[in-house]
Amino acid sequence: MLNIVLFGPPGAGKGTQSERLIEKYGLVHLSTGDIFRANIKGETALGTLAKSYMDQGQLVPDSVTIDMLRSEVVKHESPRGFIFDGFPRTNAQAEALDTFLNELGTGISVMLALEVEESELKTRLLKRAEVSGRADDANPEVIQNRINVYNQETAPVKSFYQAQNKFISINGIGSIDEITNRLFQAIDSI
Ligand code: B4P
Repeated sequence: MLNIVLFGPPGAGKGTQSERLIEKYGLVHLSTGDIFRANIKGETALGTLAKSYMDQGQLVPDSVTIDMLRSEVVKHESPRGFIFDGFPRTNAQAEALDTFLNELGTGISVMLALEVEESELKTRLLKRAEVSGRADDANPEVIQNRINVYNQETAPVKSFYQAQNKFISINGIGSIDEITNRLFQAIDSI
């Protein structure tokens, strides 16, 4: 199986590039952000809980996120592989994912980390706010908080995959097509 962690700060292009990767490699796309937003729209208990964190730019608690992700993975019988988009975001999530995939007889093939500087992230998210209707995109203070949380809690997850020799850094600045090609090259090299 080809199991990819697509990693990067908020607004780095994870969701955008995931669409291209699933098409080319026939993978199942699991975006924890999308799953939370679907629950918010459906007014489920999970959605209500997730919204209280997401609107502040905070991470949804690990226990909730890990259980949710696990239940999504097992829904798919004999997939070619998964793109984990926005997961793991903490070391605890990364450890849980390894344990869980090991139980299924598989593991992470590679982490592809989109690198984009902070000023560009803010520009992209504020631009998306004009069309997304996402409360977490519209408020500069919430965006700053998301970036701070990324730097403090999520960026350290890189080391987890570096230690396993599964880390590839990708320049996330450029046109969407250019970045897609960088990702294709990286995947085809593993
Ligand atoms: P996510 O939904 O993952 O949102 P995101 O980090 O903003 O990235 P997204 O994938 O949507 O944006 P993209 O970079 O593609 O998370 C939202 C929230 O959910 C989190 O803050 C957290 O509260 C919660 N959450 C999710 N997962 C969690 C977890 N595992 N644990 C705990 N909490 C969790 O694109 C951004 C914009 O840039 C788009 O408008 C796009 O068009 C544009 N863009 C993309 N590529 C570009 C390029 N090359 N040039 C110019 N613009 C570009």
